[in-house]
Formats: sequence, structure tokens, C-alpha cells
Amino acid sequence: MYLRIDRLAIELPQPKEPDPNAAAAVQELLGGRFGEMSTLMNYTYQSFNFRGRQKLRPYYDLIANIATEELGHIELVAATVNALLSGSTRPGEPETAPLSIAKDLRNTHHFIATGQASLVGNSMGGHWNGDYVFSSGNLILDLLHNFFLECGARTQKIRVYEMTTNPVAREMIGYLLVRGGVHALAYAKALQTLTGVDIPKLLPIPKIENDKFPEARKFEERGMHRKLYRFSPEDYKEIAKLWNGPAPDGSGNLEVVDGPPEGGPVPDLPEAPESFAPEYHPEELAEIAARLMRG
Ligand code: MN3
Repeated sequence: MYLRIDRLAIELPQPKEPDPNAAAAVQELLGGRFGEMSTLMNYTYQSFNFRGRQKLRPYYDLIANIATEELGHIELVAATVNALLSGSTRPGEPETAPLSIAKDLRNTHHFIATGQASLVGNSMGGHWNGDYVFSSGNLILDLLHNFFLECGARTQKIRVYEMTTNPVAREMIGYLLVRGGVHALAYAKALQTLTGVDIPKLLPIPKIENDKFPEARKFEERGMHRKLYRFSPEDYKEIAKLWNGPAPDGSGNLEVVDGPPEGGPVPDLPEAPESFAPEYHPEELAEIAARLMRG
């Protein structure tokens, strides 16, 4: 089962200007093959399908716990896409074509299929799909796949970072580079305990440290690259058997933190009357809210 906290993983800055083409590029990190939907669903199904959970508890706990953090990552990337899309168009009567700018933007689906909001798809508008989930049932093979997936995800995050200087996109990418680094190292260490092979030595892929990215460096200075959050009130405690010892960068010891990061507020997305989202006019919304308050 899941509990949910109505906060984002970080405090996401809100953009001064809309940037719908940056939103289109960021979609890859949400619904591309190596996006957060893929890390989420791979670890989720591997945890559902895990055999021998009692004997292999630390490995089950690791996969299940990281899966839960990934839920917060799809939420953060979706919030980034939404922030970048907000204000792309202005309210206006339909005959004035208030959405006309959208026909020349990278992803018209943002303006037709949704009310200027995130899609479960990639930067080219292709849908995320279940074929991206690898759940072989072989523990070493699944962990090896997860290590590969995190390295692929890191490569693509860096490429999107190189495509946009938008501070909202870069803040999100900086944070997820740090968290993805934790997950790649966790899977590498898990593989090392099972096989004796020094997999952590392969990192980082690609061969550029996170501290080259100012937005990632900021989170590392807060020690977030050493912390594995335990996303459960009582469970998944055996992750500490895998997540321990010195951090590879020599900055301190790896530690399990009980509970999620403090995070930040979920931004309140403005209404977009020209997209009929959410349709009601502000006065009507206030009236409905007042009615509900009266009970
Ligand atoms: Mn992630």
C-alpha cells in the first residue's frame, strides 16, 4: 500500500516566463524510455514480482523503497513541465484564436490533449509504454538492468540540461542527478555484495561528476548524495544492510534517513480559461469553495 504526502520532493522555483519548448524537452525525463515513469514502473513491478523475499529481504527492501521515491520523481518532473507551460497563452474569446501560438510549438499535444499540462510521454510525443519494464525474476539480472537504467537516465538528464538554461528545468535536473546517483550506487553496491564484482568503480557514467552542475552541487553540499530516504513509517529497514560505508567522493558516510526529504509546496497552477481548464471562472470557484465550507 502507499501513503501520500502533498508536497514536492524539492522547493521548485516558479518561472518568470513560460517556456513551452523546454517543457517539450523535459517530457523525455518523464515519459521517455529512460524517464522517471520507467524507473518507477521497473522497480515497482520487480518488487511486486520478487521471489524469496524473506531470505533476500535487504534486496527486496532496496528495490521496493527506491520504487516509492520514484513516485515522487514523476510528480516533480510533471510539476516542472506544468510550470514551464503555465502562461504560454492568454485568455481570449475563441474567435481570437487564443491558442494560436501552440501550432508552432514543439508539442501541440500539450495544448490539445491536456489543459497545458504534462503527458505520460517522451520529448517527441511518443507514449510511455509497459515494454520499458524489465522484470526477469533473476535478481542479479534485474539489479544489473536497474544499474544500466539509472546510468541511461543520467545520460539523458545531462543532455536535457545541455538543451535548456531554464532555471526551473535545471533545478529539477540538478536534484534528480543527485538522487539518480544515489540509486545507481545503491544498485552497484547490491550487485557487489552478491557477486564480489566492484561495480561502483564503473561510476559515474557518463564520466562527469555531479559537482560540474551547479544545481546538483548545491544538493550535494547538503549531503543528499549520501542519503537514502526510507519511504515508509515502519518498513524497508533492511536497506541499511546495503546502504552503508564511506561515500565514494570521500565526503562522509552513506546513511539511511527515516522518512522522506522535507521537500517543498506543490505549486498552485493558475487557471487557463482559454483551455477551459478547469472550466469554472475564479468567482464561480470561490462560490463553490464557500458552499463546501458551509457544509
Ligand atoms: Mn528517479
